[in-house]
Amino acid sequence: MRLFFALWPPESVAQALAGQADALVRQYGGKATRTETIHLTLAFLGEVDETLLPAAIRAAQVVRGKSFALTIDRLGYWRHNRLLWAGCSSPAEELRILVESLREQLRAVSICCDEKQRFTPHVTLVRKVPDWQGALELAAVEPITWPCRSFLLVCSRLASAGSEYSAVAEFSLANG
Ligand code: 2AM
Repeated sequence: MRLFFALWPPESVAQALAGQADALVRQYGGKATRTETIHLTLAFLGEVDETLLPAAIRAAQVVRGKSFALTIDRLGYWRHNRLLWAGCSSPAEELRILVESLREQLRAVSICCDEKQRFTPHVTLVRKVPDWQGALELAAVEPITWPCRSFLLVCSRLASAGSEYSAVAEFSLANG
C-alpha cells in the first residue's frame, strides 16, 4: 500500500485553497487539485508492505506534537514537476519539530521515508502546468490561517479521476 503522513485542512481552509487553485488554473492552465484531496505532506513513505502498518501507526503515536496554526501566504512553482503550490513564508516552528520527530520515530522502526530533499512545506494546488517559463516565486496571496490540531496517516490509490486518499489513522496534536 502507498502511504504518507499529512495535515488535512478543515473544510473552510480547503475551500479557500481550492479557490486559489481555480484562480491559478484560469491564469496558467493545468489541473487543479480536487478540494477533498488538498493536503500538506509531512512524510512520504511510498509503497509499504501492509505488515508494517501497525509499526507506522505506533511510530506516529509516540510523536508528541503540539497544535499550531499555519499561515499560507505564498505561491511557488516547481519546474521539474510542473507543480504550482501554496506555502508559508514563515512556517510554524512546531511544524518543523513535528516532521523531524515523525521521521525520527519512523527511522527507529526502520520505515523509510523520502528524506533526500529538504522539507519544503507545500500544498500542491495545480499539477501539469503547461510549459510555463514564469517566475518560480509568485505573488503573495491573501493569507489563509490553517489551524492544525491533528495529522493523518493516509493511504493513496490511483483511480481514473486521479489519486484517491483514505485516512488510515488520525493522531492528535496537544494544545499548545
Ligand atoms: P506533491 O503534492 O508534491 O506531489 C501523495 O502522493 C503525497 O505525497 C503528495 O502530497 C505528494 O507530494 C507526496 N509525494 C509523492 N511522491 C513523493 C516523493 N517521492 N517524495 C516526497 N513526497 C512525495
